[in-house]
Amino acid sequence: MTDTATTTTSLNKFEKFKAQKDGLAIKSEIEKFAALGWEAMDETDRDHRLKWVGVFFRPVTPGKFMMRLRMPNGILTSSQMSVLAQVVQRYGDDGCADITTRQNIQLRGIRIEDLPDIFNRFHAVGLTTIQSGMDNVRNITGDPVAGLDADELYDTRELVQQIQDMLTNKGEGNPEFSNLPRKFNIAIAGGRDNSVHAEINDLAFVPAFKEGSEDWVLGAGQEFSQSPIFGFNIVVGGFFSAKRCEAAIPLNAWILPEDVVAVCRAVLEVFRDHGSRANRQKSRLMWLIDEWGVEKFRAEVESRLGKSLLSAAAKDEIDWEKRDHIGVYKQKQAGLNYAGLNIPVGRLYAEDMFEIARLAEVYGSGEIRVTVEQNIVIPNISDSRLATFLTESLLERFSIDPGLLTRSLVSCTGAQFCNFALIETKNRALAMIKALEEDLTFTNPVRIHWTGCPNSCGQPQVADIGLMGTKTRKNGKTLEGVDIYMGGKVGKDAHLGTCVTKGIPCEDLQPVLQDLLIKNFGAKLKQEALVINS
Ligand code: SRM
Ligand code: SF4
Repeated sequence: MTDTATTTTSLNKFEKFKAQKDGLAIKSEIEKFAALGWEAMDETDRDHRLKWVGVFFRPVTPGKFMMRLRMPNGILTSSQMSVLAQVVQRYGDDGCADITTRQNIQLRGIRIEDLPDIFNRFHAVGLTTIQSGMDNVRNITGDPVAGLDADELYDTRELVQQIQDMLTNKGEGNPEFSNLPRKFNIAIAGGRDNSVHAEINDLAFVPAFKEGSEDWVLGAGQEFSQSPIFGFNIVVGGFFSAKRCEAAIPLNAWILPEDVVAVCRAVLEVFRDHGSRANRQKSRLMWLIDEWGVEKFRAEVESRLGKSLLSAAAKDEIDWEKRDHIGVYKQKQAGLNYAGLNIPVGRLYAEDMFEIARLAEVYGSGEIRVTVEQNIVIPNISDSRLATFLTESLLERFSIDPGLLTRSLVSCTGAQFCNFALIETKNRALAMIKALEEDLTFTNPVRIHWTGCPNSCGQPQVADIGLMGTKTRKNGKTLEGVDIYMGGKVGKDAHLGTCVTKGIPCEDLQPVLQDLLIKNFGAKLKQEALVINS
């Protein structure tokens, strides 16, 4: 099976339980588990295998599960949003949803006895949770304004859906790709601003034009073209983990859009068959690329693909700063607008979700999108409806013009629901931003990302200021603290930030952040601003 891990004895414990019973086998056992109840379930089924159908046991809130959807390109309909709202509504105070850093939605408070009904409801509106956790490909991200943005280079929606259909057998589950050595992230950028963070994905496609040449064939029957041809440069191996974080590196390959699905398949086959299954801390794709070198990896992908890859285009088209899509923007379709609403730390309750669905239906086309910044976009609002849309009371909470820190705040789940967390994140992040915005004035947004532990789900390495949860000591006591990351750059010339300060107790963080904001991001104390202006 693998170069690096072929013997059963060297397999890690996850590989052993996967070999005993495939994760997807769980799909046919949901009724049984619902009848049995979570306490009587086999622990491996409950804690691990259920993740193959997107159901996560939460040791922090036993019996109240989390469900992770798949949301290709972050797009859902108002009917789908209403179904998600109905599901969380039945759990009262336990029920809520989170928009995730992979342009996706997770539901909370789920009881196992309700799973058969929930899956039926999902099926009826075309929602799936399949293969969204454990050793599977995560939600595939695409440009959040695909098909709306006049400046886009490629509408990523169809390709993202095709990749998901290939990987999951149209949502039914696909055993070919349900036993990878580890998780795997795929993204396609369609615009000029790298809205998907291509650099932090195991496999990403970045827009690039290549000069036509008679040396390469476009396909049977297609005319050779002199003008530059649109395609994607491929980058591979980007990932974050507690042990190591790396930006993706070029594969030195350029492909046409119609080859994207086949390349995903080829790369995943190589990873599936050769990635390490011995040490789980060294199983992500980059470790295999390190071991082989990128040339050998590329050759292996070509062999699976059954054809050679062209070398990368000399430059890619990512030449804009990253947009956050908050606000109202003209679409490429005359007379239509999209509105980006800020959802503080991505947290939604049932009534919010019903309201978002209603707004999308009344003012737009019923479509809703979510972003990797944990916000939403409502597209297709006509010029004539826009003024009334802007008077909707939901926009007071989910603003189109929030404060310059609130606007870019991102936070992972943290201790409220995640047992890996070293600190509470979402509520603390909100309180901190409120206090800082009360004391300071800003001229530009500052992107602050919180993550509760070194797994880095909240991507502190891409932030202007990244805060990673840790435990720290003060006056002989162990306290919740953060390591501070800085220098993360997104969009054009994206690169990862690094840790600049370790172990700041959360209780001492506000003045530290205030100082960083003043010294590095041009923030001013409100008192000072008043003196200067008077
Ligand atoms: Fe993550 C594990 C939440 C994006 C790196 N992540 C987890 C678990 C499943 C751990 C657990 O079982 O409790 C968390 C579930 C907590 C909960 O109840 O919500 C969790 N990860 C999240 C989410 C919800 C954070 C958020 O608030 O948005 C994101 C869900 C995305 C999705 O829709 O699928 C999420 N996780 C990420 C990202 C960001 C990204 O993909 O851009 C990363 C870093 C990028 C990467 O993976 O390369 C990330 N999560 C991890 C890791 C470290 C992976 C590794 O190779 O070591 C773990 C731990 C693991 O897999 O062993 C992890
Ligand atoms: Fe949980 Fe850590 Fe991921 Fe936050 S970063 S969701 S605390 S695993």
